[in-house]
Amino acid sequence: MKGKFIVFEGIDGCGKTTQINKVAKWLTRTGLIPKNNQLVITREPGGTELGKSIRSLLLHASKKKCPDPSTELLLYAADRAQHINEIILPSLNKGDWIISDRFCGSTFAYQGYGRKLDIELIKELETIATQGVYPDITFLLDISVEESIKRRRTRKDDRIESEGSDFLSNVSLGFKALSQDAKWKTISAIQSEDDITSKVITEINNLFKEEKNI
Ligand code: T5A
Repeated sequence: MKGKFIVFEGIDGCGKTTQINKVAKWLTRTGLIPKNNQLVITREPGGTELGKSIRSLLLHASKKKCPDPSTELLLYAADRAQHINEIILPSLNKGDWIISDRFCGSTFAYQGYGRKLDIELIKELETIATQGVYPDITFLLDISVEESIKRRRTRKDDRIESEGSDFLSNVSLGFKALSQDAKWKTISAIQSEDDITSKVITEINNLFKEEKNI
């Protein structure tokens, strides 16, 4: 695969969208992305047309259509399988760069640690859905559960967000477990937006500049 794959993870409201926008602006100005390639910004769930329908079922279903935990897991896996086939693999094969708002780490943290579903089963589904694609680097934007609740105070919670603070504490433990992986970089998101962006940029430069020799 010729392209690069960057993922942002963290609990709800940690600032992924804010950082992805800022890092994308910077990335398109650097010489890191080859001239004939582009930067693809995407997300899970909902990175594809089919995925948008799955996202709506997952996050905004009425009580009558509310998925049980195993259905929820399978819907996230289905969204990812489509995302990999339609967006991620073709883009990486062309040499494009991808930034995704969430990927497999979210399933491990939310369905594994949050819902307490079988981690081995989650890993098996991940293998099927991703076809072995793994991000070059994953940024974990770290905030406390209290900060997450504070930042989301003025907006309406979706179905997962309304699970409450005990659920989110478990999700946070899941992310902490994942962050031990060498390809994960944890950045405190309790600092100014610009300071977070500059730390992300440093990590991206460290990882990719050497390869490009610039
Ligand atoms: N999910 C997802 C699973 O359960 N399993 C899975 O496998 C997957 C893929 C997805 C939901 O689905 C779950 C997880 C989620 O619950 P989502 O759209 O990714 O939904 O949901 P959120 O993570 O909640 O996304 P948000 O858009 O709400 O949060 P962001 O993008 O992390 O945060 P952002 O940038 O919108 O910022 C939130 C607020 O904080 C402020 C912003 O201005 C904004 O008001 N902010 C800061 N405030 C202070 N200091 C900073 N440095 C700040 N940066 C941003």
